[in-house]
Amino acid sequence: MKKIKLTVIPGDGIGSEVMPHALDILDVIGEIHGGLDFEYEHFDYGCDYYLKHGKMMADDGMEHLAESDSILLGAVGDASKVPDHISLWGLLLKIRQEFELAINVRPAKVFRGIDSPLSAPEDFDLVVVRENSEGEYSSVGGRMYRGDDEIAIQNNVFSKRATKQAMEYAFKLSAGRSHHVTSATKSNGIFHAMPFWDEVFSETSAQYEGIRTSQQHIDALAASLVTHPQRYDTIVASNLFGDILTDIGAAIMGSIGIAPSANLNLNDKSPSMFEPVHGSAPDIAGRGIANPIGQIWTVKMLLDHHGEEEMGSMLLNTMESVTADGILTPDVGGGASTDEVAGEVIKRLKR
Ligand code: GGG
Repeated sequence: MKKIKLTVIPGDGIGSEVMPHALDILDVIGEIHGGLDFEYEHFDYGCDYYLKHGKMMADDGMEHLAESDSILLGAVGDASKVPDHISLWGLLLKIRQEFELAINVRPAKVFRGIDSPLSAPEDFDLVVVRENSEGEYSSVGGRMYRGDDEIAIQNNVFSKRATKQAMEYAFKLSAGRSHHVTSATKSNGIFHAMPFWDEVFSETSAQYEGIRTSQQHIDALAASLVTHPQRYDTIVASNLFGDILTDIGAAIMGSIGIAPSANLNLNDKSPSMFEPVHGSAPDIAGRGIANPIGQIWTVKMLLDHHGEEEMGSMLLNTMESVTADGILTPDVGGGASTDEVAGEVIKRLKR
């Protein structure tokens, strides 16, 4: 029996509404597979934990997480309780950076039964590889003076190692797709980091014959992704640009509630982490209408990561059969609840 040990952090808002369904689905997948067993350890880290303990996670939290094979995360943040930069840096970004989860893979595609509000063609199938450990998400800098003289200085950090690693991952991924990598740059405006990014991209592309490349400034790329989404196959982007592009990718699909992501450690030193792209959505939390597809899709990515691609494909096909039959939450134009959509996925998996 193959055992996969998971740490589970539902987190804030709708995170705790969608996570139980992901775990139920993992259990069903384990039963169908017959030789796969998931063991869970649950952690209540998040903004409520912060209100009780003054921190987003326990002091020994990282040690516990390190003992697992992978981490499943729901959502982090509730600005009514904790300032967003404190909650994100105390949990989500802490895990990404301390475990060197330097690659963030975020797919987006037309999902059967879900209308793309931007009328993306059926063959829209994008993956964004986002450098996930540094770049614009840096705590280097500071604030000086008070009042009208106040200054904030924010330094971005781009190392050759992490930049090249993200680019190499994108090229390898693209080799199994449409052989086209687009680099998101802004070297006309960002004086040091982005010319460096472009140089590393040229150097990396020279190693991968047969893969076409394009480079686009982030502003033009964002606009073109909206107007011509089918032009893109694999995009490699810095931490911030990747975050923005993947929200656009999710919008092209029809809702940020659908989009998944995998935070990967390529050194096998620490567990990788799987989380939906969406946040805690306080506006709909507690109403039972959160879209569970994004979190369930993370289960597919987790299965793929652990070498269970067949199970992963079965899950994705089942999810799409549910949406294709119009069983949809309100964010994608339906009237079904979170429980109804997830329950239907489970029912069909068991058939
Ligand atoms: N699903 C995890 C979550 O809550 N993400 C919210 C967020 O703001 N993420 C920022 C990021 O991915 O960098």
